Amino acid sequence: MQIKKAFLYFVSFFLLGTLFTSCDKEDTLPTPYVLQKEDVSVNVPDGGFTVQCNQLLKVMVTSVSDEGVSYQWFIDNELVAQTKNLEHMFEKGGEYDLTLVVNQFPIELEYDFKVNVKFGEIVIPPEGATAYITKIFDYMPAVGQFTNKLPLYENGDTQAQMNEKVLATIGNNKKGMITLGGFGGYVVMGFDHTIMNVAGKRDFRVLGNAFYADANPNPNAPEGGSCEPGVIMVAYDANKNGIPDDNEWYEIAGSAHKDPTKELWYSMAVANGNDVNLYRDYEITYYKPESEPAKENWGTYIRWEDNKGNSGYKVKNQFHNQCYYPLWADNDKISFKGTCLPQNGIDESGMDNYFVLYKFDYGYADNEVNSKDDTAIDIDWAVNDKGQRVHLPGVDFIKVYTGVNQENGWLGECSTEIMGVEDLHILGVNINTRQ
Ligand SMILES: [Ca+2]
Ligand SMILES: [Ca+2]
Ligand SMILES: [Ca+2]
Repeated sequence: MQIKKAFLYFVSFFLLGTLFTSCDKEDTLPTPYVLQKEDVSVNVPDGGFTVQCNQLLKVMVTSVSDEGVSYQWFIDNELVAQTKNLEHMFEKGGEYDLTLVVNQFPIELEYDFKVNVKFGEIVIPPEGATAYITKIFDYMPAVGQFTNKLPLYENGDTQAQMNEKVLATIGNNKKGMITLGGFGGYVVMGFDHTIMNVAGKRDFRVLGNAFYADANPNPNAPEGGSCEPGVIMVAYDANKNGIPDDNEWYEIAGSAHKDPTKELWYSMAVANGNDVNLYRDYEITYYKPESEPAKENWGTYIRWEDNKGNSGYKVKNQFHNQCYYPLWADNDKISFKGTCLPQNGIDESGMDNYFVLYKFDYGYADNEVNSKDDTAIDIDWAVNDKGQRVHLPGVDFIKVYTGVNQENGWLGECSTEIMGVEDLHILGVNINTRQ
């Protein structure tokens, strides 16, 4: 159908056109002039479109004719404007597909571009900046055997009071310990300056309590013990309002984000029946228990469901008697979202008495012994939702959430613990990045 109509247009245009062959093209446009692909042009700068986050990208279009012509702009296949020229502000860094569709019924012309959205500023910390956490914006652990204990919840404590307790525990180089509980539990931390992203260097370290097993019954195993990886997110305060806005967050892509099958223990975990998938859109909901159960019901203590069709119970154990559900949370159920990492825990005794939680290669919190280089993070590992590196100039806020959903027998759930954050540049610690 469309081809036939286009042909009729062409024939009528040709007949009209022949009447004006002796005149200039500008003067002789018949109505309607049928656009050819080369009749529309866009001012693409050398090197393509580059724009800073939160600043306007302006794209000018010139066309031989606008007669009966409509314009549509798409970014990553989503319609964003129906104007001839485009003005658009990008809120997130990364590379985007920009498409202009020019319609002159029944003709449709398409022009494709790339836009690179960057952060332009350079960050220099002020004199006297402290290397450690100075603010806690939010803290909500998931269900866990240390939840309500690290830090201690006392009857009536509010969210603000719990945040204060976390700051008093892990802020300002106190090096106490807080738990994030099972999958998804998180803490959001801030600083008195922007942590610089120095090119080619790691920039900060998240302190946890990971350690290696000293008597793994499996003699040929890679490093592991109590490695309970937390996924790290970072935010640059691009709009300078002093708070982490939802669109300012990027995730640090650690080793399993790149390729979980390269973890040294991967085949062991497969053989053990672990779920070794990495889910980028994982979501879990925990249901508050109505009361603390009698011992015979510890195995069905706190019900959970995820968005992959799995469900189960977080169990209570003999070592921790308090409620495992965060008691200052408003609702009787609580949901967490994020990237779920492969299950890294294996019972190496085969008798439920020696669980080893294996170490991911790099890029997570509470996954490596604090003194080692691979607790340190390069801000350049931050990626957007499409997995593209975004090269932030620095980081004002760091969020960590527990990255594995796994129960490990008497050891309990895999739960990330945090003891602090260190700005390596302020401390004068020099660690090269790694690929
Ligand atoms: Ca860096
Ligand atoms: Ca902000
Ligand atoms: Ca831990």
